[in-house]
Amino acid sequence: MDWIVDRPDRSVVVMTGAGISAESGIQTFRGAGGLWRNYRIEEVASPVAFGRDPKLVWEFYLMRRKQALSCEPNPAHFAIAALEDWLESGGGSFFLVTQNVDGLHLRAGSRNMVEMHGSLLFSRCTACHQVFRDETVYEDYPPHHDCPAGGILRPHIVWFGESLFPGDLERIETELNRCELFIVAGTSGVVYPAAGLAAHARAMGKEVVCVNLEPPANVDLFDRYVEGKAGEMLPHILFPAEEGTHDSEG
Ligand code: BJW
Repeated sequence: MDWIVDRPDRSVVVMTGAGISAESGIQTFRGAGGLWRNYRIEEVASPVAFGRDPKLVWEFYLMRRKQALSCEPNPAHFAIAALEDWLESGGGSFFLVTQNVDGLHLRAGSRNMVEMHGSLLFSRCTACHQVFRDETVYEDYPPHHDCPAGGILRPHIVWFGESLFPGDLERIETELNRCELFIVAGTSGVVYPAAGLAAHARAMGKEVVCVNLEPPANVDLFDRYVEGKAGEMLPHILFPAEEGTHDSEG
């Protein structure tokens, strides 16, 4: 078998996108059945949209928060979490960058990771900027924050036109610089800066591998492209482990 990660002493960075959570029942953004078929991005996922109609934006994110809380990690999330354990105990290193905001990688057990576009399960005060875990499915929204500045809350999400959270891009680039292998899975490769990371890794001579249901926009950059559903493929091609040890919780 031609494993993607062949030895446990390798240093690996994995980046995931919405396709990883598709088999958990979470809608992707683009393509057939994607969220952007029913919502206009500029009306729900930008700071301008929030300034214009915070109620509409919260309605969209509360629907998604509820969906994320009701879904479970799938074999792709568990395979990635198991890879981290395997590398950690084998002298290698692991870092996960996810564009996903559903919290499923954390629930599957991934630890050394960054949620580069934020999380549906956190909110932030627009006035005092406090960030906190928030699983409330509000009935009255936009929700107010109980702080002296009296701000309203917003989803702790990186919207179009916003920069990543301070330090995140630097941390991702540091991890990429020191890895040997960069694996990208379940992303269309159109949203920056995430979409630029494969080119960055390749320019530094790293091995770059992609697992996706269909060729992403930047497919030509990869040394190896594996086509298929992440939840079906990853448990069997990601790394050598005894069958069944990394395809479900525990
Ligand atoms: C399966 C599968 C299965 C299905 N198994 N696979 C440089 C050039 C051009 C533009 C820009 C640039 N730099 C910045 C920009 C602007 C903008 C941008 O990239 N625009 C492009 C669309 C052109 N970027 C930004 O604004 C970013 N900010 C930034 O760069 O700040 C500095 C700056 C600002 C302004 C100007 C210049 C610099 C912020 C981006 C924030 C993205 N936020 C979103 C929405 C918020 C989160 C939310 O509401 O949930 O994050 S957009 C949305 O797309 C979401 C995702 O994380 C992101 C990526 O989508 P993803 O994960 O790839 O999903 P899909 O649906 O596109 O693809 C799924 C894939 O899975 C498909 O290929 C399927 O085939 C596959 N699949 N099932 C395996 N079972």
